[in-house]
Amino acid sequence: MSRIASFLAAGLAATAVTARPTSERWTRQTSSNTSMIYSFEDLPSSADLEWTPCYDRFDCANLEVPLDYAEPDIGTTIIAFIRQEATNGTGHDILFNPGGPGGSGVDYILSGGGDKIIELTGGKNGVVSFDPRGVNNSGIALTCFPDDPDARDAYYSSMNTDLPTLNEDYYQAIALGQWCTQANNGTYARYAGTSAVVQDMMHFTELQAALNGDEKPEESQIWYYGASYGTVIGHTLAMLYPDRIGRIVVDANVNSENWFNGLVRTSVETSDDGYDWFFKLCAEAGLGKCAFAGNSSSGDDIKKRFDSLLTRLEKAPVVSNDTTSPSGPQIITKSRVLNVGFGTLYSPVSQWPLLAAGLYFLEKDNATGWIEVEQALSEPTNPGPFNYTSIAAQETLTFITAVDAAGRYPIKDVDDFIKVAGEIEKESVYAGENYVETNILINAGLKLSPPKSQYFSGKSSQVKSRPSSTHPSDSFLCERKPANDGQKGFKQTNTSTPILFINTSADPITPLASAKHMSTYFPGSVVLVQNSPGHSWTAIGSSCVEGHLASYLADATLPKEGTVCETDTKPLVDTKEVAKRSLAVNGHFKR
Ligand SMILES: *[C@@H]1O[C@H](CO)[C@@H](O)[C@H](O)[C@H]1NC(C)=O
Ligand SMILES: *[C@@H]1O[C@H](CO)[C@@H](O)[C@H](O)[C@H]1NC(C)=O
Ligand SMILES: *[C@@H]1O[C@H](CO)[C@@H](O)[C@H](O)[C@H]1NC(C)=O
Ligand SMILES: *[C@@H]1O[C@H](CO)[C@@H](O)[C@H](O)[C@H]1NC(C)=O
Ligand SMILES: *[C@@H]1O[C@H](CO)[C@@H](O)[C@H](O)[C@H]1NC(C)=O
Ligand SMILES: *[C@@H]1O[C@H](CO)[C@@H](O)[C@H](O)[C@H]1NC(C)=O
Ligand SMILES: *[C@@H]1O[C@H](CO)[C@@H](O)[C@H](O)[C@H]1NC(C)=O
Ligand SMILES: *[C@@H]1O[C@H](CO)[C@@H](O)[C@H](O)[C@H]1NC(C)=O
Ligand SMILES: *[C@@H]1O[C@H](CO)[C@@H](O)[C@H](O)[C@H]1NC(C)=O
Ligand SMILES: CC(=O)N[C@H]1CO[C@H](CO)[C@@H](O)[C@@H]1O
Repeated sequence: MSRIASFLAAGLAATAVTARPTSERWTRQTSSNTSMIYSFEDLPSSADLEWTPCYDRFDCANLEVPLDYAEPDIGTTIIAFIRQEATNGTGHDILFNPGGPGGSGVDYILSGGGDKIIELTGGKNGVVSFDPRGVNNSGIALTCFPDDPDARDAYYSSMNTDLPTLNEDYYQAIALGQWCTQANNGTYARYAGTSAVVQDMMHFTELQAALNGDEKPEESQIWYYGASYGTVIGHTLAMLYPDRIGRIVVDANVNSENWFNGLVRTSVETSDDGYDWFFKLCAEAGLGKCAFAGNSSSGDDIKKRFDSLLTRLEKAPVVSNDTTSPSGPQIITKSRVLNVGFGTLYSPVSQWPLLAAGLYFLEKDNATGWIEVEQALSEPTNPGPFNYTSIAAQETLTFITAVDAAGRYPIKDVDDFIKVAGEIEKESVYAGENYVETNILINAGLKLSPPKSQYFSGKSSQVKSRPSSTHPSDSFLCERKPANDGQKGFKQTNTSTPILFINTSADPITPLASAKHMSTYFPGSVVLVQNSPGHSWTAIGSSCVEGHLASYLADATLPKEGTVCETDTKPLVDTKEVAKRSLAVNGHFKR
């Protein structure tokens, strides 16, 4: 079971997710040293917003927030914020989330992600990002093995093989989910849902407004930019605080309505379109730039060769018998190729030249060449989406998904799972199986419910706090559903500033239709399309999208509905540097 869920994240390369402290409450070391700091561990925490210069060119803050704003006595946790100042003005700061769930906003800014956003605004706006609850530098441990990281590692490494049947996949997931539910009886995991994150963002916005000397911080507006899972935050924010919206940009949209009902079935509906782009551009690029072009002159022809390669691998995988290889004997199977292929759809510019080289090797039965390509694809110099292979990242993703689902996970039994799996595999020939084996089961059997004040089922009015029990353990299970659970659908919501949606036309994991669907809930919002593959428009980039984005941020001007932007360059065809390094010419993989 290669249970590596696909991260709903977009953006720059990130380093490995390191294990977080597993203790539930910890306080930051307090110190009076306010000189430049280089670690959130060295930063005092405070219920007031206090910025400290950090990492040479940023400001950092450890903000202490209530676990439950409606029940402050339950305790507090710490949210790590980081700010990059505007270079040429004093416009409103833009809050940013890079996706996941589990992506580190701190890491995004430290890796230079803020520069691009600030540049888009002509230097007028600064950027603030943060590690949401449960992520990297922020509090709330999200793990199925609280206080026992060794057991955690032992479990996941024992699970690192493919299970032979869907039935076994299902029951293994249920076993983990049930274990995990018990293990989290009494932990704070249930306070880490998306609507709690939205409340933290609003709380931060008010504190910052007060710091800026605003007369009425409680009426201050929020500016937000979210990508991928960050769009779930954006949609929720717009539903919960419609009168407080200064700007919202949501890029690579999740169908949040399905998200909050526990299962997004349509995620891979445009993945095969991504492959079609690969075939077409490979033919256009030709053998000089796309190693898999062979002497094919059309995308259709390349697709045929790809399909017959898969058919061949299904019957007999390519076997590595190179005894000098450090990875030992290995077989390259159809599903292994499709798993790798799926990952490359997120970041075509840097990854497609390598995919092409790998396919070239497999056509020649060269397993060693393919394995080298796999290794190259996982190097930080060939950035894909976030490194989602770490256990910590997987656990974070699982918990946040489960808390948002709040027991509404719709798959009831193994037969139901097999039926849904069949539907998804029909929707995407190339990515369906991967999505079924990884994402569909991540929160199966894991029943966690947020506290009432963080319960979100799509209500457009602000979440009302209600009295809840004093012991977190009493109501962590979903069987005790708050009374408003009947409210499933999202509601039409007028936001104080209309929302800008952006989507590529062939996104592997957040199809355009999701953007269009979510847009229907927000009158006046517009979906801007970038005609390209890739996860998020930034995967390839387009000065057309940049222009519309800059106008929107400047004065809330939206593009006309139906606007389609072309990219400035094409993957493979225009990817010079990477292609040069990765091309398999004369049977040699050059690096
Ligand atoms: C977590 O944040 C630190 C900075 O505090 C950063 O260096 C690191 O890359 C981040 N880790 C992840 C997995 O994002
Ligand atoms: C303050 O922090 C800096 C950077 O971490 C360190 O070099 C310096 O020694 C610290 N000073 C004191 C008084 O702790
Ligand atoms: C800074 O802002 C001014 C005034 O809006 C503008 O003319 C100038 O081009 C900006 N400079 C940069 C480097 O963006
Ligand atoms: C959770 O733990 C408490 C004791 O801390 C126990 O009374 C309760 O039965 C447990 N709930 C479940 C569902 O295991
Ligand atoms: C080129 O295509 C022809 C069939 O059209 C095939 O016979 C030949 O083997 C191909 N050559 C290469 C190098 O792929
Ligand atoms: C290794 O595999 C190649 C290609 O599949 C094959 O030609 C060769 O005979 C194999 N070598 C051994 C020692 O089995
Ligand atoms: C397979 O690919 C590797 C890596 O590029 C190369 O060194 C090797 O010569 C190739 N093997 C064959 C049999 O072509
Ligand atoms: C991704 O994370 C895994 C597990 O932590 C690690 O072994 C691997 O080196 C990481 N890859 C990159 C590119 O950082
Ligand atoms: C949204 O605003 C429009 C125009 O002002 C109004 O007609 C409509 O009823 C509003 N919808 C909601 C759900 O408030
Ligand atoms: C689902 C959907 O709306 N797809 C559209 C995506 O954008 C392209 C144009 O780039 C349209 O042709 C598709 O219909």
